[in-house]
Amino acid sequence: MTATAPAAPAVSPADAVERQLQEQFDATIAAQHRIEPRDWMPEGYRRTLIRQIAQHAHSEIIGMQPEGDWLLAAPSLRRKAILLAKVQDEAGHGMYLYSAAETLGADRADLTDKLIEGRQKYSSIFNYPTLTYADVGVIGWLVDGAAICNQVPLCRSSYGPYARAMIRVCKEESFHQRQGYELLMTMMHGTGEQRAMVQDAVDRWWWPSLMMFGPPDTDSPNSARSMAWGIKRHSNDELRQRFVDMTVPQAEFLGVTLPDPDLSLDPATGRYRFGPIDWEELKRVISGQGPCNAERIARRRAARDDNAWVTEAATAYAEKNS
Ligand code: BYC
Repeated sequence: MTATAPAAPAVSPADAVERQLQEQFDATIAAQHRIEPRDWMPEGYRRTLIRQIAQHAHSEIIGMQPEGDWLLAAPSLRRKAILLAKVQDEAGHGMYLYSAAETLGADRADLTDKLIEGRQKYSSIFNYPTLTYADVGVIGWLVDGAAICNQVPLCRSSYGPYARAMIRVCKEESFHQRQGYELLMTMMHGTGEQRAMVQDAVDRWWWPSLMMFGPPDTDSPNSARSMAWGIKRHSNDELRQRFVDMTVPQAEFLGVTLPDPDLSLDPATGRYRFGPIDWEELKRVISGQGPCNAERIARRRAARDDNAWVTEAATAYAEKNS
């Protein structure tokens, strides 16, 4: 009896095509080229992008609320004009990002429903209250500063529409950060009461700003996959460190104290060491138990419901004219 080699498993034509498409996709990512909407992409890549882009879009839209609360109480016409422009920019960022998600097959109304029903997230940072006008300055300086650190690398994200949206977003975020710093500088040159307001706002926003970068790398389920796909270019901890290194000298120049007794320059690396972050607080806020989560979502729900007639009218008009 002669032994025969086992037959190689047959590869169906559909599997062969899928394998070829996967190889093309892998080669595009490896060459640091862009994936465009018309290109084949693995389902996990598409889902991950929709998850992150939707989270980002929701953050921009919900992020209009804490600062928007001060539009009617801005201390001067100039400050009001600046704040109005900034809040409108955030709306624009949300729109670019929802459009980018649409290129992946997501439906904008469905994404909004998922946000309101708590099935998609938005940045933890927007669940804290803005108690004084100094908070507007600190949001510009710290929150937009953190956003820039996080988002500049996203301009090189592997998905074309997301990367291109980020270029414009980052230019506008840069203006937002400067207006915040300029506002704080003005207040720091003002009265003792104004300086105390700035310090109080810094004390409240510092740690939540560090949490914006997400959980530590050891506890970030999505990072490794997203980095392999070139969606994220740096890990959460790398970007958080970059933000701290950039911000500490700015705080010194401003004349405020960052609320961290462990903050110190490591002479060996030239980087700042900082104290432990309260990850339980981040988990609480992400899971809906931050100080303003219920209020933020209630307001978003009311905006969707109260303005539904506008969408209906615009849709009817578009259908009539198509
Ligand atoms: N808050 O595996 P991880 C702005 C979630 S708006 C809430 O590390 P990933 C501005 C995360 O989504 C700036 N959730 O995830 C607007 C994931 O949950 P799911 C907003 C957070 O995606 C107005 C889970 O925790 N920026 O600048 O690899 C006025 C595990 O995390 C947070 C962006 O959205 C958080 N802080 O990394 C002023 C930037 N952190 O989705 C300013 C784009 C983590 O699995 N997004 N989670 O259910 C990103 O870069 C990444 O999505 C993150 C998280 C770094 C945030």
